[in-house]
Amino acid sequence: MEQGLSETFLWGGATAANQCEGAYREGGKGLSTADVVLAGQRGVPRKRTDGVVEGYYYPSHTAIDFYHHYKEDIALFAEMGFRCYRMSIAWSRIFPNGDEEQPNEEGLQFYDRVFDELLKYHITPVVTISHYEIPYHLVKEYRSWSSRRMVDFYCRYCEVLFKRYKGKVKYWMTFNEINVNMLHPEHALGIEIKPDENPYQVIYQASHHEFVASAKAVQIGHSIDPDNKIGMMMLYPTFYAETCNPEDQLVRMEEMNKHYAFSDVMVRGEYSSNMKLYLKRHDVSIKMEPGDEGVLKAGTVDYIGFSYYNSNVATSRKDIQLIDGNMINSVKNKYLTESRWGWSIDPMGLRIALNELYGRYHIPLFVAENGFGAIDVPEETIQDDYRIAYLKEHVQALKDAILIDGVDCFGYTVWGCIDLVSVGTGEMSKRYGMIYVDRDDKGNGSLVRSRKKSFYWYQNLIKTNGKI
Ligand code: BGP
Repeated sequence: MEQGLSETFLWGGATAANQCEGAYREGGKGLSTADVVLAGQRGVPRKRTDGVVEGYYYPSHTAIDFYHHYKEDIALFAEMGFRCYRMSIAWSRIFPNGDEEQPNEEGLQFYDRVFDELLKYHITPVVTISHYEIPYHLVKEYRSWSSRRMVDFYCRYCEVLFKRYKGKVKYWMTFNEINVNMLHPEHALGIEIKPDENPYQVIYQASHHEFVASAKAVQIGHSIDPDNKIGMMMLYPTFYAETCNPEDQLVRMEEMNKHYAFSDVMVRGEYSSNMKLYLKRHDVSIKMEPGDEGVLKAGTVDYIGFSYYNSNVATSRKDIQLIDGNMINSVKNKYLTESRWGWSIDPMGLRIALNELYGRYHIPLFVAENGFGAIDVPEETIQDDYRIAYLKEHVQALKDAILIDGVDCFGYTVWGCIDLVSVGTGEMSKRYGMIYVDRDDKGNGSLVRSRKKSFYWYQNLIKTNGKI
C-alpha cells in the first residue's frame, strides 16, 4: 500500500492583504507602502509615488476587493476543501500610522470576521504579520526599519494580534520573504538607499531590527498562548552551479550562504561566522543594543515557511545574460523551460529546497507559496491545464520530499489561490488563481468570481489527500 501524507496535512491557498483586500482607506485603514506603488508590466518596473497622487492607477486600492467579498471567497475555498488559508494582516488596518498607542478597533473587527468565517468551515488560518506593506507614515517619519523604534511599533502590533486572535489563530509568520531585504530594500524594508550610502550597512542594520523584532514577537506570542506556532518566512532560491567547474560551485555556495544568513539568525538565534565575515567584508558594523544577542537566542522560530516558484543558476562566468525569476535574475538553465514571465519551471527544485532546508535546520517546514502565473483566456470554465500541470508536478516533488526523503513538512499553500494583483508587475493578467476574478490591468471588470478547471483538480487533490 502506498504510504500517504498525514491526514492533518494543511492543504490550502495563500494571499497577501495588499494584493487582494482593496478598500485601502476603509474601516479606518491608513496608507501603506503598497498603496503608493503604480502598476508596471514585464520589463517595466513598478514606480512609487510620494503619497497617493491623483490621476494615477494604484492596483492595491481596490485589488480584488476581498474586503467586501471575503464571505464569498472563503466559501469557494471551503468548496475546494482547503484545510488552511495563508493570509496576511494589513498592519495599517490595525495601526493606521503605525506609531499609535491604541489599535484601530474597526480593523481588528474585520479580521475577526474573516477568521470566524474561516473557522466556520474548519479552515485553519495561517497569518503573515507583515507581508510587503508597512504603514506609510513610518516610512516618512522614521525611515522605516532603519529606525530601531520600529521594533517597538512592530511588537506592539504583534501583541495586539496575539491577544485579540488567541484561540482563533495558532500559526503565524513574522515577515514575508525576509531574505528579499537584501535584494529589494525599498520593496521589502520600505527604505530607499541614498546614493552616498553603503547599501549593505543600511540593509543589514534594518534587517537586524527585523530579526530582533521577530525574536521578541516569538517570545510575546508564546507567552500569550503557548500553543502558538510562530515561523519565519523566506524566499527559497534553489541555486544550481552552471557546471561542475568548482569555481561555479563556489559561486553557488556563496549565493546560498547569503540567503541562509537570514534563516540562520532566525532558526539558530545567532549570526553565523560566515555572515559575520560577509558583513565585515562589506564594511558593515551592526549596531546592537545590550541584550540583543540574548533576544535572538530566546526567540528562535518554531518552523520555516518558504516560497518556491523557480530555481536559479550560479556561474563564475562574467558578461552573462540574465533571465527573470521571482525577485532574482540568473542565468538560463538549459534543461528547463520558462513561464511567460521568464521564470523557470522546475519541480525538482522544490524537492531540493525542502531537503536542503530540512537537512540544515531539522525543524518543520511549510510551503507557504508555490504557483504558476499565466494569462488565462476567459471562457465558460477556464481550461488552465498549464497551471494544473505545474501544480501537479510540484505536488509530486513535495510528496517525494516527504515520503521518500523524510522531510518534515506540514502544509502546502498554492499562491494566489484566487486571482490577485502581482507583486512584481502590478498586473492582474499575471494570474495564479484557481478562482478567476473578472478584473483587468487597468482596474476594469465586474469582480465576479468563477471556478477554473484547476479549481476542480485541486478539490480532488485535497479530497484524496494528495493523490495525483
Ligand atoms: C512572492 C511574494 C508574493 C507573490 C509572489 C508571486 O515573492 O511573496 O506576494 O506576489 O511572489 O510574485 P508575482 O506577484 O510578482 O508574480
